[in-house]
Amino acid sequence: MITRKDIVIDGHPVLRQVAQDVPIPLTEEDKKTLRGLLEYVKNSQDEELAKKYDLKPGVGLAAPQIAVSKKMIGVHFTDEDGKLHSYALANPKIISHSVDTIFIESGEGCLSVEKDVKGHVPRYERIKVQAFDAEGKEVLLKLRDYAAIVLQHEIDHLQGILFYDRIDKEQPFIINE
Ligand code: UDB
Ligand code: ZN
Repeated sequence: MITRKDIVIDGHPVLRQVAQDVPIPLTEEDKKTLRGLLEYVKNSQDEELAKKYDLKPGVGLAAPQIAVSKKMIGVHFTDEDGKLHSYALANPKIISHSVDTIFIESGEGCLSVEKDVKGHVPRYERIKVQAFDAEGKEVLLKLRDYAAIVLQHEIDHLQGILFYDRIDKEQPFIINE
């Protein structure tokens, strides 16, 4: 079971590596890792389990954050319309996106970043993601708004990108054209 102590913190080189594609169908070991990522985010949102196992609550977790440099992510949250987004994805890829960008007004954080970096993190407002589930079945997702932001944040981890890389250094609160 993944707990807080398995999550690596900014400064660990694995967070800056480009993660490896996962062979499909997944090996038993990769399946275990993938299910573990989703299990972590789910459990972390259960107050009792989070307390019992010392889990920092989060909405998504990427394999590099547990020092596994492979393209896998777990995401679990309810969006602003009450729709549950619960995914365990291997090799997720943004296959198309809007021109329009958005950002979370209050900025982003990260389970792997302890410092508080303020500023707007521009993200595509709408994305289409192609991926595989734990069973090796192809998954196509059409996402917008907060769901699109979460997936882009997690997919960035697979490229070695952290949210603050996308903040404009001169004008952190710039509103893009
Ligand atoms: C998070 N949580 O889990 F707007 F219901 C963040 C942390 C770093 C603050 C724990 C979060 O954004 N929760 C949230 C935000 C809302 C509404 C709501 C819950 N992550 C996951 C992470 O670090 N993955 O690698 C960071 C988020 C920043 C933007 C998307 C993911
Ligand atoms: Zn993160």
